[in-house]
Amino acid sequence: MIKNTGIIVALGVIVLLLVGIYVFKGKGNQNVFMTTSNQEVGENVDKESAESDQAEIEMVEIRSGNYFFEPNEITVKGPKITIKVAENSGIHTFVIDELGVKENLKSGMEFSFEAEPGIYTFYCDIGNHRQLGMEGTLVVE
Ligand SMILES: [Cu+2]
Repeated sequence: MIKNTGIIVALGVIVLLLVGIYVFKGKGNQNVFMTTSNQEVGENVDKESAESDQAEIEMVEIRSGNYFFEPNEITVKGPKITIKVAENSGIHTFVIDELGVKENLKSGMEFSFEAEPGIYTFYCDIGNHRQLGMEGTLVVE
């Protein structure tokens, strides 16, 4: 009986050890999982902030001529905005009164300015070009 009791105690100890190892491993795996998911979240945040950094400088191509801007509705992300004049024919300007922007347009030129989010009207201030259609809307997001 003493031998049998010893075997039962030994088996009990082994069972307890196995349960202990199982619980320990389970917790260990949970920790590994949580750590991994935290790292994934961190990487996603890094990617998003990198994308928003790139979006801070946005270039838009326009064309201008008698008597139009193409496109005449522009949506960009601020605060720094760069306009590239892909093509201009005739003598025209790009004016935004609220921002103090006034540029004499030439094919291939680029100009930049900063703007808070909002809706701005741009136009050409030469002669009656604005009335003839050289007017548009700039939406800064
Ligand atoms: Cu004009």
